[in-house]
Amino acid sequence: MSADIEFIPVEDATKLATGILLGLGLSAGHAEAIARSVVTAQRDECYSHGLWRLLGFVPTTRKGKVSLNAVPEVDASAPGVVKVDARYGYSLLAFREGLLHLVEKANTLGIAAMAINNCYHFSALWPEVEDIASAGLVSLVMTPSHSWVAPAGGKKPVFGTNPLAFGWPRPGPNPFVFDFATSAAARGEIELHRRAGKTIPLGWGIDSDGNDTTDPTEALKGAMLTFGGHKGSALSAMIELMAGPLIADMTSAESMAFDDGAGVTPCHGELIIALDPKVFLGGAMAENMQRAEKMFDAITGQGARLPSQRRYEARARNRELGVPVQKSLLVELRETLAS
Ligand code: NDP
Ligand code: PYC
Repeated sequence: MSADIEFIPVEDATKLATGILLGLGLSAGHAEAIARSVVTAQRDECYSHGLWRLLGFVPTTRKGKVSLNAVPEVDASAPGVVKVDARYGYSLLAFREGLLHLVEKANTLGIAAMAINNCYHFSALWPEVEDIASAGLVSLVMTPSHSWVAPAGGKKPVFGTNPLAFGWPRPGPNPFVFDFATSAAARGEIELHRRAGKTIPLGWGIDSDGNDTTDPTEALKGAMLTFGGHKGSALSAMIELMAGPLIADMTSAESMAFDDGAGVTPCHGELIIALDPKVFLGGAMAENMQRAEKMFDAITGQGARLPSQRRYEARARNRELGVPVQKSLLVELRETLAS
């Protein structure tokens, strides 16, 4: 383990995060929901959406665009659809407020969707699919961001980094989960490379003239690239449509225009789809879920790993050790808390 890392108890990390957020004027509900997300990400060693994100809250909250005390408005009147208007606050509290309605509808109908509208969104999606999996449901979650990513074959940004997450409940505490940006890497990962003075791999971005670059600053100014060429590009377009026009919210390009140069966290919608295997399978549930387990065994049985396995291993390790935080980041966070 690097000498640059300090381990702090989850309670201390949560207190630090909550203290910073309350100090910036966020309401208790938002501060708790955000602190849980960034501390969980840091604990699981998903650093691009961990405690580092708190530093970005300082300029974002001072721009006056985000509502710091927005009370999400839940409309659960349609049979299979929950609509949550985040009212220009952060997305995480809106997700928490709508979740029980989503689960209840999926339990009744077999499938239900939740649209979160008008939310500022900065977080990883896997904590949300894990929450849904812990209710025994399969889920798909997606959201746009800001138009930073060029479509395959083009050089000008159109798409957001548009993450897609999937969760499948399994026996035991760890569901099958994947969660990835449809860009070659999350923008947060490129920003972390820039902070660390590291180059980025070829294929992550191009400079403003459309040339390949390994310089994170140039890629952030130019355009990011999709993962898997045309395949990531098509998935990214799907996310723009499903979590944009389909739910009457902004595409990444519209969200960027709405930002109007402020440079704050993207504001847009999020779509969450939940399916209840019990309703699909009835009495054949155990047998079919067991068939899924056979597929997982066929993957791990040959030495390949499941997505989230690294994360679950980090979680298990850090249960003993605490939350790993880069010492320089800890100094910055403590200064932010004190300021
Ligand atoms: P990664 O490329 O780091 O990981 C993507 C997924 O692939 C993870 O589930 C990971 O599991 C899995 N994985 C990685 N390597 C392997 C492997 N060798 N075999 C099997 N599975 C593997 O993620 P990204 O950089 O694309 O995204 C990081 C985060 O950024 C996500 O949580 C995403 O939600 C977030 N994000 C949020 C945005 C927003 O607008 N809110 C925008 C873009 C991204 P493991 O973790 O175990 O390695
Ligand atoms: O890392 O790409 C990213 C990102 C965008 C919005 C939040 N995270």
